[in-house]
Amino acid sequence: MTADLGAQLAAAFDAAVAADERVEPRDWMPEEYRASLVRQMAQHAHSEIIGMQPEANWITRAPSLRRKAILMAKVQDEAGHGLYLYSAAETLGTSRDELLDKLHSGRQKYSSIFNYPTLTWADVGAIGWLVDGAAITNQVPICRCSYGPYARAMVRICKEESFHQRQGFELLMALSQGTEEQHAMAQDAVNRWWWPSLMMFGPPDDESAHSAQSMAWRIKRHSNDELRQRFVDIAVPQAESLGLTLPDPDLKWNEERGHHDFGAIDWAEFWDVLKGNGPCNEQRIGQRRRAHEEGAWVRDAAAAYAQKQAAQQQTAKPAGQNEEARV
Ligand code: BYC
Repeated sequence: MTADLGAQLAAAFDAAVAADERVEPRDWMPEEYRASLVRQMAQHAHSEIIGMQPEANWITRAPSLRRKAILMAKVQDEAGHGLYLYSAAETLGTSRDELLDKLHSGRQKYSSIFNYPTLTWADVGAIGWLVDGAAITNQVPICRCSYGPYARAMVRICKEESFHQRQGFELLMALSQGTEEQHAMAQDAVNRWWWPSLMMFGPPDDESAHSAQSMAWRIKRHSNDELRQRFVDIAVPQAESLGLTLPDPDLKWNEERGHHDFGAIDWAEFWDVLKGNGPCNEQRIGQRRRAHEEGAWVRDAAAAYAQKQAAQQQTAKPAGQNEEARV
């Protein structure tokens, strides 16, 4: 490609993004844009499938058949989200195998939130309310992401996430209004999940390596701190309706800003979890690797079946000829 043509393509790309046009897989795009999308989408997909583990931990111990059925459906939805996102990432020329390999070898991340344990049944409610609530706040703007396949995948994901959020809220409401012990269990779960949920939005803006460029490319529409603030403002009245408190003595409405002020986040803990030192990092990635290895026979069988089908189609006569033969 000549330098002139390269400059023209880059200018056309910038103009399309600025005009809020969607970038599609066959369109020209800067290699850095492609790489940053693969990075974010892969991390997102990995989070969905690793995120199945803490909740799946409670499927066998759900307190009723109704709760068990709901939880199984939710965990299956998360697997589905992973599949949409891996498929969307494939449109950028990177295979699912390659991405999984990077997850398993620690070269790609997944969300920090899933490195915390689910200690009681109430944690299932806290994940639904807070973790899925934070996810929706972060992900609704991605429905307007400049990259078409990612934006379209997010539409369905967000619909399902908002259902998940409501089931978590309803579960916590039942516990909060239950016995004293159940109320205490709900409060304890919220106490443990609140701060890690705020960390899900990523580092503060002045430490966010990718935000400025991702916002210029309209992959991200809002900064990490903007979305975190939005989430806090949504969660506070919801906690009141639940009859639960949020574990932050500095949380209060700021009339002047028109937002809630909140206490300092422990960023040392966040970076430590990202380095692999969270309470469950080893368990999560170990379980993921094991599941992948144990599923090898399923992938082999599916590949053998696909090969057999392709070979049969090649040797079969075209449909028209078969019709004539029968006549
Ligand atoms: N955890 O420059 P920054 C779900 C990394 S799934 C781990 O601000 P960016 C759900 C970041 O990747 C939830 N790593 O990055 C599933 C970067 O490292 P690299 C997942 C984090 O991309 C099942 C470095 O820190 N949601 O909700 O501009 C059940 C600097 O950060 C985290 C998504 O993935 C973190 N929390 O912004 C229930 C949404 N935060 O890549 C629920 C899509 C930051 O240079 N992703 N890092 O090695 C995004 O919106 C953005 O990627 C982020 C980070 C806001 C997460």
